[in-house]
Amino acid sequence: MEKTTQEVEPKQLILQARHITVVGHVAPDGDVIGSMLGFCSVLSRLNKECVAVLADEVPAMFAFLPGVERIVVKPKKLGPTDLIVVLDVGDPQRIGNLYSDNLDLFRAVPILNIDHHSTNSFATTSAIIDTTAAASAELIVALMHELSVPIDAVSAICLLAAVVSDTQCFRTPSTTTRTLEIATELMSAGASLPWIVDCLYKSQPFAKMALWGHALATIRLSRGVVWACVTRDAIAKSGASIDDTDGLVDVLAVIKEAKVAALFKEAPGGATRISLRSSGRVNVAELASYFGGGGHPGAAGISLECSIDEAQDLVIGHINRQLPSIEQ
Ligand SMILES: [Mn+2]
Repeated sequence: MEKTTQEVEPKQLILQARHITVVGHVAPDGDVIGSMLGFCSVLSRLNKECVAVLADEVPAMFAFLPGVERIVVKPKKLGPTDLIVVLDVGDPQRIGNLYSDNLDLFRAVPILNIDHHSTNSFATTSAIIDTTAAASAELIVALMHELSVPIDAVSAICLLAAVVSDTQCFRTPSTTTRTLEIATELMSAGASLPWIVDCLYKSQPFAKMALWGHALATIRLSRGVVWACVTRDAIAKSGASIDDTDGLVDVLAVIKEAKVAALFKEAPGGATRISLRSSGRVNVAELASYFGGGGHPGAAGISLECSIDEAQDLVIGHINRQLPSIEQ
């Protein structure tokens, strides 16, 4: 899908507003956090009052991002605002209880949707949705150009970290010449690529690798699907947190036999979260949407209200049945 812009111009919505609330998705990743920070820096330079909010804590690995302490986590209620910007968010459920707890506000003020997910179904006042962008941060850079706001070093660091995270260091098929051009522009504006790569990838806590050890011991292969499990028990034993599973599914996806890689995680409250990755020939967003999940063709997620054992039976069974017909 090419870029779609609905009736109300995003630029006009932004310029007309004074107080802007930027909302990201649950289980925040590098793209949403970096894009929110970069965008808020743009807004403050346009003299807007800007608040960035998340329903979940910022994982410790992103603590190096300048301005990250200004993100408001788990607010009881969203404050008065003239415009809500939902960033890197495919549907209202992805912002968690921030949506359900503030329904009146979401109905009362204009909403601008900035996203690159192929499964975007968030009906909003205005939208910048470009599924050819490798990261939402690419859309923020384009918006900066449109608003004639020069890129400063602080937002360059946040936005480059976002691009590096969502492309796994420029390795995903979503990486384009435009991605590299934007990275060049951000480096020229003062962001150090080697420093960002060190911060993101060479600062792994011991507990995280201990957890990966437990998870990799559960690895299984069935007809092109490789999967592993992270139980609450393994998290407790290793002294890690559920955020420490970040990146693990990508390790499963490098296995030669894996057409699809899946990581099953026991979430608090008896639910199971599943991350899916494709070797490139299978659209995992389609597989995820069968279970009410979503994402990109190459990377998607599902959340099921059932035990990790039941979730494996359901999801692996479904993929095994589907694979022969959907493999390209
Ligand atoms: Mn993203």
